[in-house]
Amino acid sequence: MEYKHIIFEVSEGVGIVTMNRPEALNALNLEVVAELDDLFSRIDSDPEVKVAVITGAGRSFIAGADIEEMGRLTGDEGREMVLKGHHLMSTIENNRKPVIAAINGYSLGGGNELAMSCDFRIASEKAKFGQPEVGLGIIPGYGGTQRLPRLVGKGMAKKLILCAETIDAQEALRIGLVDKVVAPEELMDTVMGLARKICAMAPIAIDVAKSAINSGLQCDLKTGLRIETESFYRAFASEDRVEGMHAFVEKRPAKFRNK
Ligand code: CO8
Repeated sequence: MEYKHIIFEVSEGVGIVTMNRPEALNALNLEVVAELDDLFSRIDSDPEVKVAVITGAGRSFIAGADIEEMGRLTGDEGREMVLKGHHLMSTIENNRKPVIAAINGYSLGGGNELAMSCDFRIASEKAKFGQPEVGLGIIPGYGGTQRLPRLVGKGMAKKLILCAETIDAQEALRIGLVDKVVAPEELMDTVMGLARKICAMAPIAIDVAKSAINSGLQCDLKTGLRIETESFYRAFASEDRVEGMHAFVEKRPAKFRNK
């Protein structure tokens, strides 16, 4: 698939996805949702990519779903759009590669929902966050009613969604919506530093650990511990486990398989 609204480059194992509709503050229209879904499916199986980063060109990360486009849809088409959005968010959330959101500016509506599907959220001091949907007569439809309360708690999620409140990066950090806030000029260096740290680890262990955490959060502790046992076994049975432990004993850096 050719990408019209996103740029993709790979640098030393890190796949960098740049939202590139700055004229619309990187709003998510149906075309870009399809492009992102295609790209994140590719990233999932691309041996060259160990970690993915998503950021926005210009002054916005993603200012939500494209309101102009949504305004032209019928109710049924709106439902279809929600399902497509859910598919994309799940392709990101369940991706075998960790995904870091480098939030450079507006993270609103569907944009904030996309950020919440990522494994890490690092924000610039200039970033702004919110779920403004109720002011448009809709509700968050790309997972926000579900992922936001799981991330920041029921009360705070209701405050953000029902009051359509926009908050700054420091407040987002305080409530646990983002993991770190840095100066705008330090954003990409910080994100790349985190990405490289993960790149140095055993890919199978990263994949299995991420999936165990995500799956375990959907169920009770007993079931979660069963998931951990099976996940642990997958990592323990791998060549990377043998290499990682031999490298430690031999006091040398481990050479993990690139997949
Ligand atoms: N959709 C389409 N265009 C947008 C969007 C958007 N979400 N956001 C900004 N733009 C466009 C503006 O229309 C403007 O275009 P133009 O230059 O042609 O007039 C350009 O981007 C620049 O924007 P502004 O001039 O408004 O810039 P400001 O700095 O004055 O304001 C804001 C920046 C505050 C971010 C403002 O643009 C804004 O409020 N944008 C809308 C934010 C919003 O409400 N987002 C939520 C959308 S709803 C949603 O995401 C639902 C997700 C689930 C979908 C379910 C599917 C059915």
